[in-house]
Amino acid sequence: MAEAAMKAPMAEAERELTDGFHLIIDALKLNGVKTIYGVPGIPITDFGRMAQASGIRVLSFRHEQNAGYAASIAGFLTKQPGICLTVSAPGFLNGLTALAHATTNCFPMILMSGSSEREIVDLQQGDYEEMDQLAIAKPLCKAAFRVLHAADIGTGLARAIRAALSGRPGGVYLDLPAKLFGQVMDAEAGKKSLVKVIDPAPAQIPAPDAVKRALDVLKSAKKPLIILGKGAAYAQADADIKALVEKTGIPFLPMSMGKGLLPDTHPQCAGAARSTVLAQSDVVMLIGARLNWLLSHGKGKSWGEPHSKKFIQIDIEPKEMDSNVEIAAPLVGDIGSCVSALLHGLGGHWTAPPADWVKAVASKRDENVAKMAPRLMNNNNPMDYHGALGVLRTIVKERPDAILVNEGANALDLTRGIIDMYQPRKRLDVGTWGVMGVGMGYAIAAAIETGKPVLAIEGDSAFGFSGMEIETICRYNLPVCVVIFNNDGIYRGTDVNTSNADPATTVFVKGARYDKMIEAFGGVGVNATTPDELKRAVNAAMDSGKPTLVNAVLDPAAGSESGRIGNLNPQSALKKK
Ligand code: OXT
Ligand code: ADP
Ligand code: MG
Repeated sequence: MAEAAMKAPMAEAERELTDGFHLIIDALKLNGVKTIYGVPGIPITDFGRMAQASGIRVLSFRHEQNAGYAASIAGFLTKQPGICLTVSAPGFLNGLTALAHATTNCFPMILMSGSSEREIVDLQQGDYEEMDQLAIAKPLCKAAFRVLHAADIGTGLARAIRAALSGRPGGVYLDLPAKLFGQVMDAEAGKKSLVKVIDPAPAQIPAPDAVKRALDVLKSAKKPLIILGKGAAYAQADADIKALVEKTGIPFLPMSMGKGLLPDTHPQCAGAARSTVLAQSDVVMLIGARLNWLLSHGKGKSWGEPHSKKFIQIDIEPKEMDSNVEIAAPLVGDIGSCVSALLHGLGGHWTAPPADWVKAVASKRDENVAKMAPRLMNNNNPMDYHGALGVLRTIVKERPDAILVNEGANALDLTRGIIDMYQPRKRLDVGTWGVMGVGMGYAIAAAIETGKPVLAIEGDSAFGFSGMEIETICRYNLPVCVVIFNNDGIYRGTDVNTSNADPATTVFVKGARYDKMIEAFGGVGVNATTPDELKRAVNAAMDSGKPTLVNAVLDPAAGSESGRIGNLNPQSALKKK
């Protein structure tokens, strides 16, 4: 008896054991995770170290929100969930905006946060960073899971990956209580408990009837239009999308992050004739684009109402159909399968759209492009947006595989219109929420995930939301060139407060030198006051790959309130009296 009791602990010690730390790492690696974006601290510091030692790339940020945006865009770029790792309560909350952003934009992402002791949290006894994180995350993401036992880590991660990737992609929260990391179990049993996720985003083949209906509606069109959204870019069905557009001969309008699926310079591109095609088309085929605010909800003056039009919508989410207006031909499935079914259904003899429509679109586009051209060549000092963007446009043309990150108001809207894109998934911007703060996180993830040079065009306000991450860019020596369009403020730097000595709400320190910030971390800082100086600095940065920040000094009066969306500012009925 005594002998047996002596033997038991020995057997325990001889058994090979594993723990939560290792099981999470093994589960991530088994599922191909190569990169984690996060901020260390209790209870995940050691986990980060161990993940790094195991060969996963663990990038430490200065703020979780930026790590979260990095993970979200990594999801968009790779079709794999981007992983963000944070500490409990405040770190978790800092990551939550990005998780909600990922969900809103249909990007696959997993926010993994350490959390405090369940027993204390649930009794609200005041634990270190106490918060019921699972409950808070739930309404802001596609799915939320908590793992309490080491043996469930494999299943927990598998569920998170499937939830992020299947159907309409989105953000998933995975709660990892501190105790889980240290839990020990038999190594063999632990290994067996891991799950390799097979085919998490299976092809969703559209119904043959739905394909026929869509083709019939398209055939009936006299003035057809194809709109390519960021869902089409995400789908990575580039060759078939190009073939569909070119075989049908239908003009296409890219949404902001759909730009480059076919080059903006393509003869069928209607980007520079936007108002015309929205108002005058009679049949519109949406491919991975929602009829939300960015498309004026598919109705009203910009859609040429009172004339009605017919919509064909390709989307993986059946509930998206009829969200704003009637969809005459819903085509539910994944974009790759739907587009390939349409191509198949076109057969060999598709009749091109009426020539007068195609010509009308092309001539409106050429007219707008010609109107813009001289403005892009101006050498004004101080610079305006057009002068600065004229040179950046050429730089992107010469490097079509570089990634363009873009945020701001005027800095966003004018860049979108002026800089042509040539390849898919090269333009990354504020997305569905028009959110400021994505800039540096996106730039970092774009450089890490693609290995390509990154040009980030930032309004001075927009940059401020993630500006501290230029230290991260320098620390990892990433090929990122940040250009700040510095017009001394939000929209403009000329507002005046007449009531007291405080500056107006939209203005910043005049003549700020953002270029000095990057010098503090060993990067290259340049102050550019003319398009020529800007061109030289950005070319040098893109060629050298050195972390660079160019303070592009713009006329503080350049820019308009809210850029192209000033109409969304509420107006008082009283004011109009
Ligand atoms: O056909 P028409 O005639 O209509 O012409 C169109 C095209 O055909 C034509 N076009 C071209 N012409 C010639 N050549 C070419 N190549 C060409 N291409 C196009 O040009 C026109 C316009 O085309 P576009 O742009 O396609 O069409 P339009 O009508 O603009 O499209 C409508 C939209 C809605 C689709 C489009 O405007 C769009 O995508 N907009 C997105 C807007 C957006 O999301 N904005 C960001 C939010 S604004 C605001 O909220 C800001 N905040 C508040 C805040 C936010 N957002 N987030 C957080 C976390 N906190 C606070 C703040 C703080 S912006 C902001 C900071 C701003 O200051 P900054 O210093 O950063 O920036 P600056 O303004 O630079 O100072
Ligand atoms: P944009 O802002 O460019 O107009 P949205 O974000 O509004 O684009 O729309 C993207 C749409 O694409 C979403 O409705 C989403 O469900 C859909 N989507 C995303 N991935 C796929 C896919 N692989 N197949 C089909 N639809 C997809
Ligand atoms: Mg500004």
